[in-house]
Amino acid sequence: MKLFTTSASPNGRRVNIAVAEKGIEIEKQEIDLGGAENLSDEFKARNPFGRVPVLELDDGTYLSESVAITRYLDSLHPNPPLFGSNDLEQSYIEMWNRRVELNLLMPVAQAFRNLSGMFKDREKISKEWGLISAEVAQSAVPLFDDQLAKTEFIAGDNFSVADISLLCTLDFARATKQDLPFDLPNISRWYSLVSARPSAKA
Ligand SMILES: N[C@@H](CCC(=O)N[C@@H](CS)C(=O)NCC(=O)O)C(=O)O
Repeated sequence: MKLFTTSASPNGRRVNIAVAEKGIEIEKQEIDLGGAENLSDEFKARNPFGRVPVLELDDGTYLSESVAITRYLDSLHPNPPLFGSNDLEQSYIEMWNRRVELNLLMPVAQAFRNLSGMFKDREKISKEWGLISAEVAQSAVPLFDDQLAKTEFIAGDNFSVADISLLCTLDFARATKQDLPFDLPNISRWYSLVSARPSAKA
């Protein structure tokens, strides 16, 4: 297997953390997003959408989408389980992972893309959309804080893929100087807990 990724990107990091949680080694090739390496014909043969990460399997199959890649790694290496251990846990984790992705990761990514202009060479950008996205992200954070008042991790008693998504989103928002309420009490408690895991260094 070979992972084509940009480790500094939030989606690249999501898979890197999952790999670290599993304690496995996967050959990696870093892709230069700033230099548009992901838009080359060679890269688009791996993922026609031109996004990282992409996992190449030994039979030549390409898997993209960070959660799909993580799910595949989880099926090969079930411990520790990142997608739950029974039907209800699996659905609950999926629910929270989707909530993180749709209500926080996407708005944070859209705020970054539309306000920084980093990808203006490859897509239309709108400052207004960036500002709206920033507001959507800000208003979503307290809902995650409320959930973390009730549970140790975002989707229950165990660390899961939903925690990986939330951690990578918040760290990316912080690194790109987005004005989110990072210091809410339950988020702060959870952030210290998950950031202390060795995998968070990935
Ligand atoms: N839903 C995809 C999103 C992948 C994605 O947007 N990757 C970003 C990096 S975080 C990317 O490749 N951006 C390059 C570009 O837009 O040109 C996933 O979960 O993997």
